[in-house]
Amino acid sequence: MDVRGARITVFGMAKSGLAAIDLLKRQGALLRASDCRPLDQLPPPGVDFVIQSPEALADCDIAVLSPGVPPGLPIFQEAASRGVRIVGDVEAASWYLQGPILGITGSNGKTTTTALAGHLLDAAGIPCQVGGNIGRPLASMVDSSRPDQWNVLELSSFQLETSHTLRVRIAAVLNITPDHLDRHGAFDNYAAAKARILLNQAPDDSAVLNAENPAAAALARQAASRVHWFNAGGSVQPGFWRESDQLFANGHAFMPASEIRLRGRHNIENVLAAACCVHLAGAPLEAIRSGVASFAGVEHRIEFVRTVRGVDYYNDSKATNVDATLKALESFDGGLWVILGGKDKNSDYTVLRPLLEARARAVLLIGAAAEKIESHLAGSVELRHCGDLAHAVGFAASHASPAETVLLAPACASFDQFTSYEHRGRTFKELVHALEE
Ligand code: UMA
Repeated sequence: MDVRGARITVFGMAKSGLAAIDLLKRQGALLRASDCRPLDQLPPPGVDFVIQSPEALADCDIAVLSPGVPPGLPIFQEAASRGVRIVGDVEAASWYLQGPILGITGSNGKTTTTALAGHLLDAAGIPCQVGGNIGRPLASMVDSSRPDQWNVLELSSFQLETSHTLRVRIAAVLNITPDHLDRHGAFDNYAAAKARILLNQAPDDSAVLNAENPAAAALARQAASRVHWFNAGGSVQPGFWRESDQLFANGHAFMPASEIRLRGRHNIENVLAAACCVHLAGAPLEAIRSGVASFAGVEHRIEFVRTVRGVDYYNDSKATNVDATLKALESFDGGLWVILGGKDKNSDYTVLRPLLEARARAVLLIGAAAEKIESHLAGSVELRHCGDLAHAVGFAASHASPAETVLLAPACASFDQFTSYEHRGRTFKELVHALEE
């Protein structure tokens, strides 16, 4: 795409928007920056700035939206009706990206699967770079892209919704369950955004779909590419599956599931999906096996921290919603001291009751949501108000017995006491590392 002389406004002055400005400026476009926050609250964009408003779209040929900026806002709909092209930052960056894309989307597991796919390609000696929703905007990957190198991308519904010509050679859809309904309005719209990962596929491209997830599996009907399946619950052809303790690739047992270091059934799905994708990209099964066995997971996602006096500590600070906390609880057999709480997101915590009753010794409550969670869980499991993480870790350390587990999986956002879930997770790990043997 030749954007020389084109008038482009980039919306959202955080990671994605700043990277898009940098890229498009070098492509010769005439740039303007916009954000709903005033300039004095933003990093300097280095180009003219107009607050998010119809004026920001005046005399504009293309609007490039950061993932967090909803394209359904009236100002964008009005601009589109005047012929302004509305695209996402991933779409704009893809115009200049070299090399094929291996893209991964899904409601849960996409960061782990993306990181693992990159790790497996490395293990197989196949050149790749990893980015997208995982935290590295595609625009900042363009300069380092090469024709013979895979771009392994985590793609969110926000990024796919505003992509039009993006071609994903190997596209995995891990699962589609309700999420981000505040942005997409209805589940069907959200699922349709995810389905766009298949939009520009050709017959020699591949769609890698979860046979067990109805909304993901249903995409087989609209795929123009070859469909490959993955299934943690038994055989499926063509594709990758788990049967008792063995992982199979198109009928060949290639590794025992017990060699996977990540916990939980959902991580078996993630491993099968990543393995299937990288095998399609040319990675041999032996390299996949050694790569899977050496992958310790992603920070803040059921991350093992340390064993102190026989008690294991796990950091799942990324469990910022109830569904993620359920997945974490399912990953352990019992003996859990679970730290819950933070900033409530209008969640229903009662759905945690059955698993907590079955697996938790106690729940340690922290943060602003503590009282609401208490009212939702009362009578199901022992509850202890700890106030903050330091007191929760201290209480768990002095009460948990050897072979038990302390799990931070808070089911809430972090913003009441921390700047981000990463900040919360790092604080937890520091507290655990400070415990005395
Ligand atoms: N803003 C506006 N107008 C609006 C809304 C927001 O101007 O109507 C501004 C904000 O004031 C802020 C900026 O937009 O200045 C933020 O943009 P952004 O939210 O797109 O943030 P980035 O830092 O660019 O991060 C984005 C992704 N964020 C979202 O999708 C919300 C990051 O995913 C991603 O890692 C990054 O691009 C690089 O690709 C985060 C995320 O939460 C981790 N993703 C969701 C998820 O995983 O569930 C989809």
